[in-house]
Amino acid sequence: MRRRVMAASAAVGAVLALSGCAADASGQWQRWGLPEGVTEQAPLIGDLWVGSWVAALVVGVLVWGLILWAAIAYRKRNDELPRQTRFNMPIEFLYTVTPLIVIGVLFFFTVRHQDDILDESAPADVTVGVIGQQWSWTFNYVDEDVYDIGTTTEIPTLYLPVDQTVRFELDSPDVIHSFWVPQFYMKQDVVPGRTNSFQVTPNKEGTYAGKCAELCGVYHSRMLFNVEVVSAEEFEAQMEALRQAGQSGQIDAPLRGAYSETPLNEAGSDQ
Ligand SMILES: [Cu+2]
Repeated sequence: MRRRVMAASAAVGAVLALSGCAADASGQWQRWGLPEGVTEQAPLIGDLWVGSWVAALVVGVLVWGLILWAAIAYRKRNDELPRQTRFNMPIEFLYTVTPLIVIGVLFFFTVRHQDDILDESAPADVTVGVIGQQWSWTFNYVDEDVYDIGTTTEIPTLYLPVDQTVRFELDSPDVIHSFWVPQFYMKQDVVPGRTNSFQVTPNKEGTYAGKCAELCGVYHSRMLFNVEVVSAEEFEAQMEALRQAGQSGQIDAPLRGAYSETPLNEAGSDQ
């Protein structure tokens, strides 16, 4: 028995030490597993994430403690059936009211943060029309009147100017996708027949990965894109490059014919 307890605690210790080491290198340990946030809005979601973890841990420790205490204090000592308790009002009241309070607190903070995260009252500097199509992304730079279309074989890159508020307008011509840049701490569904939108202000230059977060068909896993957060000059240069490449105008979400380079067409099974 004692050997088993010692082995178990050694295993737990090893897991904690190893995960601590690996995560510490990137600072993820302090963010409770989140990658580094790169938008002005990211701390709002980060706080909610960390707060929820702390709350869950407090409840967890309390519950584990009570389980452990009950298991030890009321362990079987002889073959006599212990006194059976039913309808203990204080206990029933406690386990009805406590979860209500827990849910209420989580609900309050979620709604408050959600209102801030989805706030679109500030005018956006840049508007990007995002089309999620099976199985890639199209980016319409609305103000610049240029576009870029990705395919499953060529991952598109979304360019954004640093420290400027971007408004994303999400449309789909086929099925539900989900527009997700993990380091933005933000994800929103792309629904056919309905335009979803949100605003973020990227505040750190760099290259970030983006992906579809809603299982949308056979090549869902290839529905990737890159995000380049660059200086205003580099952003302008990229818009000019798209213009030079003949990619002026905007792609309309319902125009499925625009996406002729999907593997389905390559395989000839779309016809
Ligand atoms: Cu998708």
